[in-house]
Amino acid sequence: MLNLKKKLGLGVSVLAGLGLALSSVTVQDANAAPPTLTDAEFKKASQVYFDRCAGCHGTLRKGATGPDITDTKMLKKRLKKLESVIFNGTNKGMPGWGRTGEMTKEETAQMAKFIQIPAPIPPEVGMADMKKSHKLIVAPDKRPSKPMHDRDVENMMGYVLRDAGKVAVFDGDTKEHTGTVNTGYAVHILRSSASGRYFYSVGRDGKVNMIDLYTKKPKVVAEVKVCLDARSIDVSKYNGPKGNFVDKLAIVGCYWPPQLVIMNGETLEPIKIISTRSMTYDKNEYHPEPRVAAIVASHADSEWVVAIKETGLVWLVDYSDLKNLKIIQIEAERFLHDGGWDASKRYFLVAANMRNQIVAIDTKTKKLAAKFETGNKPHPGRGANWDDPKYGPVTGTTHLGEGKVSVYGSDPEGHPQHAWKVLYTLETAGPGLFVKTHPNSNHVWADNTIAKAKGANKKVCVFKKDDMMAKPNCFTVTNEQSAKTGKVVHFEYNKQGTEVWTSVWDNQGEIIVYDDKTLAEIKRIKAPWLRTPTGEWNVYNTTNDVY
Ligand code: DHE
Repeated sequence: MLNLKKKLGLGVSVLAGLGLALSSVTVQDANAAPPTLTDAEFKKASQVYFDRCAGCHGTLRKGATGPDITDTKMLKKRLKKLESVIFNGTNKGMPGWGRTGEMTKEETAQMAKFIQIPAPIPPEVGMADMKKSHKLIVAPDKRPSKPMHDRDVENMMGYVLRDAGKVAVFDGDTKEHTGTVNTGYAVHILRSSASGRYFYSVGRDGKVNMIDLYTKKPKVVAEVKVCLDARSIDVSKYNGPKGNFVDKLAIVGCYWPPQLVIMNGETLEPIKIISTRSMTYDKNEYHPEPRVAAIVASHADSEWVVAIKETGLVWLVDYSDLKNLKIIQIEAERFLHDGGWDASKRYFLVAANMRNQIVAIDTKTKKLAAKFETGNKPHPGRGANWDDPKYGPVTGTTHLGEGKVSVYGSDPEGHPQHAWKVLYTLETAGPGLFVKTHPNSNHVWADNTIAKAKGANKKVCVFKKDDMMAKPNCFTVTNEQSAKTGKVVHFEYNKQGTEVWTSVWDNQGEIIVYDDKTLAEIKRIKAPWLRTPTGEWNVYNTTNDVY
C-alpha cells in the first residue's frame, strides 16, 4: 500500500541527457520506513540504472535477461537484501557491481532504494527530434571517390572504446592506428556498409555515427540520434532483381523508445520510424517496451531480420518499398538477444537467453525452422560457423550462465540428422560472451569475460576444429599491467583469417593480436587513449558476415 507520496521536482536539464521527463516521482514502501532519495541522489541513481541495469532489466524494469524488478515487487524485499544482491551479484548471472568495483557502497544503497520507487518513464523520440539531431558533415558528392591512402580498406579494424565514447581504426596489415573519432555515449557496436567503405557505430544513447574509411584518417561524415537507448544497427546489403540497395539504407534498433528507425544509408537522414509495441507471441499480452535486439541484413533478399526481445517475435522487414512496407512476424521465443547467420546465410540463429534456447529462422521459407536448448543462457554474439569433420556445418555459442560452448548442426538440407540439435559441448574457463572463427582457420576462440573464478576472465580458450574433443588451450591474455582489473572480451579475425585481434577491457585497455596458427602474440597495442576497448570488427568479415 502506498503510505508516502512525494514530489521530488527533478531538474529537467540533468534528466534531459538521460531522456527522463518526470512530472512526479512516488516513493513507496510496504513497511514503516519508506525509501527516500534527494533530487541529486535520484538523478544519480537514474543515470547509474541506465548505465548498469536497464540493459538487462528494461527501462520500465519489467525484466528480460534479468528478472522483473518493478517497484511493487521490490517493495516486498528488504533494502539490505537488495543492496547485497546489487553489490555481490547472484549465481544466476547478475554481476556483482560492488564486487567488481563498478559501483560504490553508496551507489549500491541508492540503487536499492531507487528500484523501490516507480520507474520514471522517458519521453518518446519522434521524427522532429531526430531531424534536429541530424548532421550531414560531408555530403556524399563531396566525399572522395576512391581511398586517399594506400591501405587495404577491407582489412581495416574498427575498435569500440566504450567509456571514451570513441571508435579507433587500425590498419589490419600494419597494425598502425589510423585515427580515432568521437561517437555516441558508451558506444556499443560497429557494422560496416555493404560496400565496405563506411563503419556505422551506435551508442547506448541512440547516436549513430557514419565513419568514412576512404579519407586519409577515418572521418565522421554524418551523425544522428534516433533513440535514447539503443544497441543494434545494420545496413541494406541486397543487390538483385528487386534493386541495388548497397549503401542505400541503414536501420537502428532502439531499446527506448521501443522502435526501429530506417535512415538513408549515405546521409543518415531518418526516413521512417516503426514502433515495436505489441503483444507477446505466446500469451498475446500487451508489452509496452519490446526492445530491438540483434539485427542482421540478408544478402539474398531486400530484408532485415530483426529480433524483438520482449515479444519474442522475429520480424523480416522488407525494405524494397518503404511506402508499402511488408513485415513478416515470426513467432520465435521470448527474450531474444544476440545472433547471426549460419555459414550459408540462410538461417538466422538467435539466442533467447532467458529461455536457454537458440532459435533458427529460415529466411528462405520465412518461417521458424527450430528452437532448441543449448545450456544456461546462450550468448553467441554472432556465433561461430565451421565444418565439423564428423557432423558437417555446425555453429557454436558461449553461455552467460556456464563455462560451455555448445555446438549444434546448422545444415538441415545436407545433414538433416544433425540439424538443430546440440551435438557436443566443450568446457571453457568460465561463463563468456563471445565465440569466433574464420573459414581459413583451424581454431575456434571463446572468451570467459564474466567468469567469477580468479583469473578466468583474463583468459581465452582456443579449440581445434579437427580435434574438438582435445583439451582447449586456455591462456592468459592480460599482462602485469592489465592483470588487476582487465577482462578479455570479443575477437575478430583479419580478412585473411590468419590473425586474431582481441581486447582487454580496462580503463587502460589493451589490444592484442595473435597469430592464429601458432597462437603466438604478434602485437600488444597500449596507449593512454586506449580506454575500455570492448569490441572489434574487420571490414571484410563484417560486410560479408564471416564468423
Ligand atoms: Fe552487447 C552485441 C545488447 C552488454 C558488447 N549486445 C549486442 C547485441 C545486443 C546487445 C542486442 C546484438 C546487436 C546486433 O547484432 O545487432 N549488450 C546488450 C545488452 O542489453 C547488454 C546485456 C547490457 C547493456 O546494458 O548494454 C549488453 N555488450 C554488453 C557488454 O557489457 C559488452 C561486453 C561491452 C559493452 O559494450 O558494454 C557488450 N554487444 C557487445 C558486442 C556485441 C554486442 C561486442 C557485438 C558482437 C559482434 O560480434 O558483432
